[in-house]
Amino acid sequence: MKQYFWLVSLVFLSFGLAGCDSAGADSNQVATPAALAATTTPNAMPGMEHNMNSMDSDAVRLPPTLEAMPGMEHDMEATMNQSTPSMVGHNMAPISTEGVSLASDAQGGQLLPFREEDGVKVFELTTQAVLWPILQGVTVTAYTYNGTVPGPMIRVTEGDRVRVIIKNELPEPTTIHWHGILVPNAMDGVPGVTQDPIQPGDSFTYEFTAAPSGTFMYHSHFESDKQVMVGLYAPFIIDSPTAPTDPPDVDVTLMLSEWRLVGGQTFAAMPMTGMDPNYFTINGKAFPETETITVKRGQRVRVRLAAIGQAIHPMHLHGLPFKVVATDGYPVPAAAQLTKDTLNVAPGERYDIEFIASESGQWMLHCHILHHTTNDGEEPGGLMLMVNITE
Ligand SMILES: [Cu+2]
Repeated sequence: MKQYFWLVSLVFLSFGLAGCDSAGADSNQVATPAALAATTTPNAMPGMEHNMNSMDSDAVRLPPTLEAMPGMEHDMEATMNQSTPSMVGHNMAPISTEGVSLASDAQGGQLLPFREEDGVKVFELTTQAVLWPILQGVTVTAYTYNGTVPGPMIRVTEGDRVRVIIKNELPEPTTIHWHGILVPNAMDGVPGVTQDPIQPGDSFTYEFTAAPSGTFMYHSHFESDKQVMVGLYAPFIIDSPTAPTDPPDVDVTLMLSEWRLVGGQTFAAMPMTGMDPNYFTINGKAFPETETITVKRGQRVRVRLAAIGQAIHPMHLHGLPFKVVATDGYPVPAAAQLTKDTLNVAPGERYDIEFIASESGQWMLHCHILHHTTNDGEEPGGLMLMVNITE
C-alpha cells in the first residue's frame, strides 16, 4: 500500500513538474524516492477526517519536501504555513478580506442588461471583491464581475456589435478573455501580449462582433489560476440569428468550479497538494444551495455545462439519458449526437446537452468524482442539483 502510494505520488509529481515553469531546473533536484520519504504530515487536511480514520496514517502523508520542486519556489513557500501573514506566494496567499463587504445579490449568472448606442450593445462590468455565500453559513471571499459568482450572463445574437466597458475595482490588475468567441486579436485579453493589464481604478473597453453562436464564457486572463479560481468568470451566450424551429422549453447554463476555504480564509484552489479544493460549486453555490431545474413532464431541457475551474467533472444525470447537441459552442449534427448519461466536462470545455423530461420525480444531476459532491468532506454537497419533473 505504502509503496504503491509513493509510486503514484512520484508519477503525479513528475507530470506536475513537467507542466511547471522548470526552465533551468537541475533535473537532479526532482524529488527522489529518498526525498519523498522525508515528508511531513500536513498540519491540517480539512474535510478529510470522516472517511480516513481507518487508513494507515503513514499512507496519507503528503509528498515531498517542497524545496525540491523546481519552478514552484515562488508559490510553495506560502503553502507551507498558511497562517503566516508574510506569505510571498502571489497566488497562494489568502484573498484579502480588508474592506470587502457581503454581496448584495444572491444569485450569479443573471442576464446583464445593456444599452444601445449607434447600433452597438453596450455592457458595463465592474470587477470587485465581495463576500459570497456558497452555502448557508459558508462564505468565500470572491473576485467578481458586478458582485456575483458567476458574473452576469452576457447574451446577444450572432452578428451583434458588442461593447463591454470594464472598470477594475480589484486591488490588482486584471483583463477579460472571451473564451471561444471569435474576437479580433487585440480584444483577446491576454496581458502583456494583446493588451496591458487593466490597473486598479482603470477602465478598458472591449469591442467585437459576436460570433459564432453557441455557449461561451468570459473570464480573467491575469493571474488566472488565482483570479478565475476565486470567481472572475461568467457565461456568454450567443444565439443564432435564425430562430430555432424547436427551441427547448427550458435552457439552463451551469458553470462548474472549485474553492479552497480553510479557517475562514479563501485561497485559489489548485490541482496541487496543499492547495486542493474542499468546496465545489454550480453557478457559485454548493448543494443543497444549488438551483433546482423545475420542468413539466414531456418538456425538452437544454443544459449548458461549462467547467471553469481546474478539475474534470464527469456529470451524471439520473434517470434521463441525454444527447450531446453542441461541443464548445459548435452544434453536433443530429447523426453524430451521442446519447449518454455521464459526460466528462474538462476545464474550459462547454457541452450543451438536451433531454426529454420523460419521467416525473426528483432526478439528480451530479459530478461522479464523488469527492466533488461533498462540502468540506461532508456528503451530500458540492456539484449536485435536482431536476424536478412535475406532471
Ligand atoms: Cu467533479
